Amino acid sequence: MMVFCCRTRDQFVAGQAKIAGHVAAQGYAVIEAWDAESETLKEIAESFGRVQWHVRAGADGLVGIGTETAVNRYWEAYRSEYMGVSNEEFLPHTDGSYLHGLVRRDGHYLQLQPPKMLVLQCWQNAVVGGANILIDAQRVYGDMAQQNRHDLDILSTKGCVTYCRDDQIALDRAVFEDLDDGSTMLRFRYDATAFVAEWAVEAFHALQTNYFAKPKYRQRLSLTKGQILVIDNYRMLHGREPFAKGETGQERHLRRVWLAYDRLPVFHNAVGQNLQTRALQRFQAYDIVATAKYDATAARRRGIRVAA
Ligand SMILES: O=C(O)CCC(=O)C(=O)O
Ligand SMILES: [Fe+2]
Repeated sequence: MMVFCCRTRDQFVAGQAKIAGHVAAQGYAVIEAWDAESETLKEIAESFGRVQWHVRAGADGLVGIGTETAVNRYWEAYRSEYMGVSNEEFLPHTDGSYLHGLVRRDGHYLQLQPPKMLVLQCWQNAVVGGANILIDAQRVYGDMAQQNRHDLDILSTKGCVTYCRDDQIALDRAVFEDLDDGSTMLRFRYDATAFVAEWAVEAFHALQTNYFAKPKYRQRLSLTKGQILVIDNYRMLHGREPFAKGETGQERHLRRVWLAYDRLPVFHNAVGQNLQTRALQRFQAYDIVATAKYDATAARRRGIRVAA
């Protein structure tokens, strides 16, 4: 595994463009940061985009990935819906597959989508298990285009799949969805959150069985303390092997940040009202954190590139 070693903040700043280039070429990069603090994760993540909240995030947008069981927020009553807080295997998936909503801005609305990227920081790896798995769907897409065009067309048709997790539902989506910048966005989960249209069931299972589950498409990464994994969420699936919970002080613990897509579609209320209905309230937990630092005009394209 190639690692970008950054012993100081300055080293990271100097190497950021090169790391971004690596993410664009490979779909991910591993950075060994100068320390394992949450501020460091935030700083590195914010150089790639705007932070997008998650229902489990703190005020800074950071999400803890661990098995500790403080029950103090409303989502915890539905804990079994959240794989990130278990120690079970988490099959390779797109983060935020279930996201499709509207959030209010001054005078208009933004349509929320899954985050363009996620950034994972290892604070403490498990004593046994817990390696991360990555799958490059760019490769899978290319192979499928040659071997199984029919299934690829089905899985690229809007309506083939709906994902639902806790209070979120993304109705009538596609596994491969075209973005307006010419890229294709991946949206895939192979578990109880996925509801597949009857005409797509065979293709959906075939994608998992004949491609994503095949060892030749899988890369395995074992992160160590302080390492940060930057992932293009529109191109790569990420997953996690099961792990042993570990004694007190030895529990696996990661932190995660989501970065929002830079070109979220804009909507206007037909009669100019700025409503905030109950149906829209549940999307607020996935809104975008305002930040002045990031220059979206310099953003790179994410997702799968389809050869013309
Ligand atoms: O536990 C992990 O390594 C990753 C969990 C995960 O997929 C996530 O939090 O999005
Ligand atoms: Fe995830």
